Amino acid sequence: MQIDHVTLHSLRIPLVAPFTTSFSTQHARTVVAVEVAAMTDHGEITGWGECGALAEPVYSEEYADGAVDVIERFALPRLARAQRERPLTAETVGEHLAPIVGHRMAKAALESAILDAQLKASRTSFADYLGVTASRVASGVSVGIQDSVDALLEAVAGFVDQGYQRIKLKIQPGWDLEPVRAVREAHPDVPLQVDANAAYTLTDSAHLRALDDFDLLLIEQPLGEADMRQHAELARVMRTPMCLDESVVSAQSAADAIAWGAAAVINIKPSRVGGYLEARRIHDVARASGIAVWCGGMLETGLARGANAALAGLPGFTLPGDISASDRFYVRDLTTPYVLRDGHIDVPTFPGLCEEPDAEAVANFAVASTRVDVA
Ligand code: NPG
Repeated sequence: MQIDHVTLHSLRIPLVAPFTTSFSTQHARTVVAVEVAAMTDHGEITGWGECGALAEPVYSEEYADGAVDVIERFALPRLARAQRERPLTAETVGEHLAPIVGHRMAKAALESAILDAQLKASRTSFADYLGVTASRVASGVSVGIQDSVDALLEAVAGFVDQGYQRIKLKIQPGWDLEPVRAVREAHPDVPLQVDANAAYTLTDSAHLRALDDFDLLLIEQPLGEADMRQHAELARVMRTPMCLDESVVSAQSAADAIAWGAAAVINIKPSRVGGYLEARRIHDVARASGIAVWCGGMLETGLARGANAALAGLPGFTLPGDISASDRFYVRDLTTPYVLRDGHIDVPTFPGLCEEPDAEAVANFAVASTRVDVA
């Protein structure tokens, strides 16, 4: 394909309730939606991709306005040069952008939009592209830090009633053993896991070990992004399986984490690792090593939620993902909302990665928009 132009839509979409993690409280999701207008063998096609970066660089070093900048000033000029040589394919985007260090969420958004256009042009669903035959995936939900244990118990009971297949509790120093114990006592059989978003250090080992009493599926990213060796040390003294999120940014770092014993489980977030193609490679590396994976989330809108569900249909995704229904986060999504049915989310069958977003919703939530000519 030949990209003609790209529009970067900066959106701010209110959340149904504030979402608190160890690093921030979000009241709205800032999303950069990438709209690629391209000429393909099948005519003019528009593809869409979503950037996982938050408004501030608090989950990783990326942030939404930075992603717009890097896409506009550095990524698109490279793709423009590349497509003067030969037609662009989604599979070569990663190579063209490799000289740009980091900025994986920005790259992922662009690759997703191009892959969406490519698959729409060939009338292929993302599931078919991946070779996924599952028609639905188990849905888990992530529960933020609450003001009180009572409020947490109420929130968890609501999600359990809705049918979510697994509950993930956000933890941080001062909000860990007591809330986790309370949820475990109230729901002795619910599949339960915790996520610290890098809020602890290795000196907290003895404290974290007390979580072993609660029959957790896993503990996710207790230590810093760069603390691969420390995670391996912590894993040796805990019975709860160690899961990495922030630390795994590529298939290479996944292989390192596995080799060093730093990860018994890996959270694969397509945006964090530079896109769905690298996400699939991480799945393949983990599966070959007998390491379970599950699909993480960045509060995706309908531009990426269905693609996450398709990815999670690959056979190595043996644990429920953070792929909840759209109404977990949004009153109004950008596309047809994803719904929970019997604790599952359907794997989409439409061509491409996502439905075309509702133009009115995009206009409603837009705070800025940048058009970049690429031809
Ligand atoms: O369901 O999309 C979702 C949210 C899952 O908890 C979730 N994401 O660190 O995994 C995480 C976490 C997160 C929350 C990341 C807020 C970034 C911001």
